[in-house]
Amino acid sequence: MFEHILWSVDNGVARITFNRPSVFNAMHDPMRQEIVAALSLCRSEAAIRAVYLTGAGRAFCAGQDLQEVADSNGPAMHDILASGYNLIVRAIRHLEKPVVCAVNGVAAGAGANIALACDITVAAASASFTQAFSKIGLIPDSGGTWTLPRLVGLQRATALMMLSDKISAEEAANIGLIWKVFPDEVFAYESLRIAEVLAHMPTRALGMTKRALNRSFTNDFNTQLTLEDDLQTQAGQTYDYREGVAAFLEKRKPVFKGE
Ligand code: T3D
Repeated sequence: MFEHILWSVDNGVARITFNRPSVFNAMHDPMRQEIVAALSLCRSEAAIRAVYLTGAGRAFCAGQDLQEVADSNGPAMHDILASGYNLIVRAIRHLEKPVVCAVNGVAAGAGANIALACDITVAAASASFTQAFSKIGLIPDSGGTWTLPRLVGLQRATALMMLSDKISAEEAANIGLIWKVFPDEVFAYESLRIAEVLAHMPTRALGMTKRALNRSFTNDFNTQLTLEDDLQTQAGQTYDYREGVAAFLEKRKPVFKGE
């Protein structure tokens, strides 16, 4: 079905694995288009209730494939962003299902910022992050100039972007760039478990939580309270809300359907 990514759906989780390990999963146009198509399937398939994003081999993703841009017949810069990275990070942020990113190795440039656009980003202890863009004369893209200062504050974001230092997974967790670090030996199991747990939770409430969080950066407090009222009214009409309350009162485990 896809050539440059691996794709599978199991137990409510869609797994997308960047799969160009010989170039550290650097992205060229065909790969970007496959990721966009996979994320579109994640949106349209009701059986998919969480997404798990990771990389094959030693790296998570080295960002833009620099061979592609060195080629004089390669795509124009604007197209790489407008028809590639921007579509990917928009699809992640607008997907009303949780996206877990499992950073298994180095995440550089657009690869780092795609990881940071996800809802819950975890990393293996041996993984690392570098903005990388400044080292080749570019500015951070894939939403990085928006996401990074919100995650770690202006000073840290500026230093990370201007210096492009490679930071460890542990440091990334310490400064709030990512959620957690797992030892390499248990990383694959523990990171996938997060997605599996989320896939069995009330999907619509999680999706609306994401919508409220997306809006919180631009809304003022009163507008956000009105949005919460509106979304909570919708959440209160779901099957999963009725199930959650009934299960609590009956002292049993809830069985959520994502409806
Ligand atoms: O037009 C535009 O460019 C717009 C879009 C911009 C978006 C961006 O993402 S810009 C940023 C692009 N990415 C980079 O600049 C990162 C370049 N790579 C690195 O700095 C390093 O490779 C890493 C820090 C990621 C990893 O370092 P290290 O020492 O662990 O591995 P390595 O030996 O450098 O790389 C391993 C292989 O992957 C190597 O191939 P080889 O020599 O074994 O055949 C290397 O050439 C290849 N590789 C790594 N990154 C890229 C790549 N090949 C193509 N493109 C890459 N980005």
